[in-house]
Amino acid sequence: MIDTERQFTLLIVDDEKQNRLLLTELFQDEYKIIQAKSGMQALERAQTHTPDLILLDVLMPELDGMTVLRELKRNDATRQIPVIFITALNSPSEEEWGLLLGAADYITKPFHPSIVRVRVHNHLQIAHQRRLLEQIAALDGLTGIPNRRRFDEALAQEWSRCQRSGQPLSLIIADVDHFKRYNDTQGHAAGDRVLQEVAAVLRHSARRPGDLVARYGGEEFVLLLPETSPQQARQLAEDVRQRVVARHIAHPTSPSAPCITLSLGGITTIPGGNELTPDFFEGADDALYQAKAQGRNRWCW
Ligand code: GH3
Ligand code: MG
Ligand code: MG
Ligand code: MG
Repeated sequence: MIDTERQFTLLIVDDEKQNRLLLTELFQDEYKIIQAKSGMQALERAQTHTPDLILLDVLMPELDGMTVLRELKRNDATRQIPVIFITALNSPSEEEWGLLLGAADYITKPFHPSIVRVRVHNHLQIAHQRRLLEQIAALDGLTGIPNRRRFDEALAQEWSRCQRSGQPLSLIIADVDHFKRYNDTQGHAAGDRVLQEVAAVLRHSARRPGDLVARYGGEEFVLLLPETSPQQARQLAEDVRQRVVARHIAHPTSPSAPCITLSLGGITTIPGGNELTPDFFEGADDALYQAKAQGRNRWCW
């Protein structure tokens, strides 16, 4: 799930063909190169290709490099891309201004190719490390699936998306039945393995693009299902329930079944014009409570 090794892409922006060629030659053996010959083209290519780093000329007709950088920083999709200015403007005040705008680095022409290469390499590494940390911070350490923080973000995003599209959004909360007793009798390490297995079952069940399975906390998991009707979501809840039972993980002290089971609570709504409020999550939580009260190893809606 975490990307480690891949080829980086550089966007080289300069209005002069000769400069673009020079930089392309310098980097083409190591990186994938995209070029732009104007500020407008740079913004468009940054948006469509999301390069890993941008080498940006400052003096260009129409849209200059400083304006391009400001625009890149305004846009969520491009804000994080490191930008290195390569420019003939070599006064300290111009360099200061470029760095204040958020450039990762500032290199003046004429440049030493080897220095440019090392600086680009270093900034690519820093950006890569930051992306890895962001990915790790969104995952649950025990099960490797997204954590509650990632779920909260996704819920807000999917709510807005379904608001725009007029599509239904479904949420299922799944909770392991009598898990405290399992831990108490089988040990905490065995409990951890159960959580890992349940996470694997959930991940294999909800696999449509856009589906998100996360560990909400403790022995509670959530399935966020955009553009999913109540019928489809109920079917998924039933699949999950059956798959966990089919694992036959013995739970000798459970009052409700001889093996590990899940109770699930679901809710479906069409966000429409409504703000996202705690009601949505609480609706699924209430349904989960009913599933527990009705005897566990079942889903309620
Ligand atoms: P119910 O059927 O009503 O859900 O009962 P329950 O025992 O599952 O619910 P309860 O909330 O009383 O207990 C949850 C247990 O989950 C308690 C806690 O020790 C255990 N637990 C939470 N997180 C972890 C974890 O990371 N590893 C392990 N092994 N156990 C955990
Ligand atoms: Mg120029
Ligand atoms: Mg619980
Ligand atoms: Mg439980």
